[in-house]
Amino acid sequence: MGYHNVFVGLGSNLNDPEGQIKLACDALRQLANDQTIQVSSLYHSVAVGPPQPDYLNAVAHFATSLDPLALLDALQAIEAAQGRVRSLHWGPRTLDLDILLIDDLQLDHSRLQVPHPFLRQRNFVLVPLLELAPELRLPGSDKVADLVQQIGETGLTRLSSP
Ligand code: A4P
Ligand code: MG
Repeated sequence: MGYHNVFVGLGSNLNDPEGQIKLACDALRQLANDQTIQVSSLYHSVAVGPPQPDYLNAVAHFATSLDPLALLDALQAIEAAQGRVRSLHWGPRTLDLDILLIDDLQLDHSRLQVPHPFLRQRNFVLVPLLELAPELRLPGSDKVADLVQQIGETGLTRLSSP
């Protein structure tokens, strides 16, 4: 059976963010082939959007046999299990799991856009992505390293590995 090579962004700014991200990594391992994932360092990052606590962010990389919409369902189930309540758009959350990249796919489905629509604007996603995959290119487009050069690392602090 075929599998997909995926990058998932993790973010939390409520209820013990470090604990939330560790728990989410355990859950992501259950979705991965051989229960193996690579996780970037944790990053402390100033919140983008309405005033709210700073975030912890990280990126995970793994291979999965789930198709893209099944992966989205699985990620939303993990968010729900960790007490995510959707209220304010771009507001505080116990756990946000965003699909950043799936192979070289470009999807524009009503439930799922890939690459993630804000990927290029967010250093808290691009910098951990670069850490995991220094040579990575977005589908048919820029190198992540070049995007990081352009956007800079303002508001972002690298912490230890989760
Ligand atoms: N959806 C479409 N494409 C995707 C994708 N690639 N991955 C749909 C995941 N979901 C995708 O998401 C809304 C809908 O997007 C989903 O139902 C899915 O079908 P949501 O998480 O329920 O809604 P939201 O939180 O209002 O929007 P979103 O886009 O997740 O928020 P963001 O853009 O992730 O912003 N600041 C810092 N420093 N760090 C952060 O992590 N995060 C946010 C949340 C704001 N500020 C932040 C951070
Ligand atoms: Mg989200």
